[in-house]
Amino acid sequence: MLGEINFDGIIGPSHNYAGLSLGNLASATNALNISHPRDAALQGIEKMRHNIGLGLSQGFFVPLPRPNHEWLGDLGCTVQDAPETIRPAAFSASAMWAANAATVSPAPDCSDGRCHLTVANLRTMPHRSHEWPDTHTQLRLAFANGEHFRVHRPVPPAFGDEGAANHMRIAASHGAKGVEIFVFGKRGGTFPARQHIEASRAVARFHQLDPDRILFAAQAEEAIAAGAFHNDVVAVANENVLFAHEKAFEDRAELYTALRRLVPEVEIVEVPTNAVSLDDAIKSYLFNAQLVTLPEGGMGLILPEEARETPSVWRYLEDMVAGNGPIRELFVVDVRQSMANGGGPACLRLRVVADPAGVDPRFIADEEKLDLISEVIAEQWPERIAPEDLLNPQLWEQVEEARENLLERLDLEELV
Ligand code: SUG
Repeated sequence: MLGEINFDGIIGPSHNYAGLSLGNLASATNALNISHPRDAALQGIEKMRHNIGLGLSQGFFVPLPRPNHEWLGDLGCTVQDAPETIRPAAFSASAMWAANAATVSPAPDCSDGRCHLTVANLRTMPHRSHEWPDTHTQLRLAFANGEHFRVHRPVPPAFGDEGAANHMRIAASHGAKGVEIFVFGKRGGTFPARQHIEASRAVARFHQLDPDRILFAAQAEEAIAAGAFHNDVVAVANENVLFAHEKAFEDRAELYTALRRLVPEVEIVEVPTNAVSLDDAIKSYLFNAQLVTLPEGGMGLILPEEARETPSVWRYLEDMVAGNGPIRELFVVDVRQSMANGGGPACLRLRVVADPAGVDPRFIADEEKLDLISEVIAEQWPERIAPEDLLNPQLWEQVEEARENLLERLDLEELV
C-alpha cells in the first residue's frame, strides 16, 4: 500500500559548527561554537521515536564517510595537509539534512508508474557539493527495487539543485495523482539563490511528470534575503494542504490560482506578516515543521522547540488549532543541535511516498533498531567538537570508526 515514509538522516559523528553556509543565519550565528555530536544524534533518534509513536512510517539514512578523503584527493590534498579553507568542508555532517538528498516524485505522478528520485547536486555550497556521490550510492541501495523505484544521477553542476527542500506536492491524498511545485530562486540579492529553475526543469523531465501538472514558483527575493535559503524554511505542503508564509513566493496569487484550478480540494493556510513576521518565521522555523497526516485522520505539525519559544508563532499556532482548519495538532520536538546549523525537523527527513515493502528493510526504522543505533551513538559518537579538534588525528579516527561500527551493526557494510 502506498504511504508516506519519512527517511531521517542519522546525524553523523563529525557534526560541527563551521559557519559554512552563506545565507543560512543559524549557521553564521553559531560559527565556531562547540558542537555536541552525541546529543545531536540522540535528538534525531528521539524525533524518529516520537514519529513512530504517532503511528508514522519511519526510515533512515546513515552518515556519509567523513572526512571525505576522496574529495580532498580531488583537491590535491590530504586530511593532514588540507588548507584551513577546505578542511571543515571535508568534515561536514551536512548529509544529516536528508531533505536536500534528492527530489522525490511518487509513482502516481510519473508516467512509468514508478517512484523517481533525483539526487541533488548541492553545488552552491562547497561543503555540500561532495555529498552526492555517496548519497547516490546509498539511495541506489535503499531503493534498489527497479519495479518500484528509479534513482537518477544529479543534474549537471551548471545548475544548482538542493532537492526536496525546494519541492512540494499537492494531491487529494498521498496515493492520488498530484501536482508538483518546484520552487526556485532568481539570481541576485544578498545571498545565493541555491535552486535554479533549469535544474528543476531537468528533474521534472527525468521524473516523466505530466507537463500540465507541474508548477514553477519563484521564491520571494525578500524571503531569501531574510534567511530563507530553502523554500522549506517558509512553506510546507502535505496532501491537499499548503501551509506557507505570506512572503514565501514572488507571485503568490498566480501560484494559488493555478493550484486551485489543478487540485480543487487544495486548502491554503497562509500566515500573514501581521501575525508572524518573516523574521520570526525564520528564527522559529515554524514552516520547517513536518506536516503529516495522522493515522487517526487530520493533520499535525511536528515543530521545533524554537517555535514554542517564539511568542508570535506560538500564539498563531494555538489559535490555528483551536479553529476549524485542516491542521489540528501540534507536537514539539527538540532538535536544537541541528537547528543551530539551520536544520529543523523537516530538513532532517526525506519524504518518500511508496510501499514500504519495496524498500530495502535495512533502512526501515523500528523501536528495536533505534535502540541499537542509540547504543552505538552513545558509545562512539564524540561528546563535543571544538573547531580546533578538526586538526586532531584522534578525532579523525574516532569519527571514522564510529560510522563503520554503525554500518556493521546495521548490516550495511556495502557502504563502508
Ligand atoms: O545547507 N546547514 C545546512 C542546513 C540545511 C537545511 N535544510 C533544509 N532547509 N532543508 C545548509 O545550509 C551548515 C553547516 C555549517 O555551517 O557547519 C549547513 O550546511
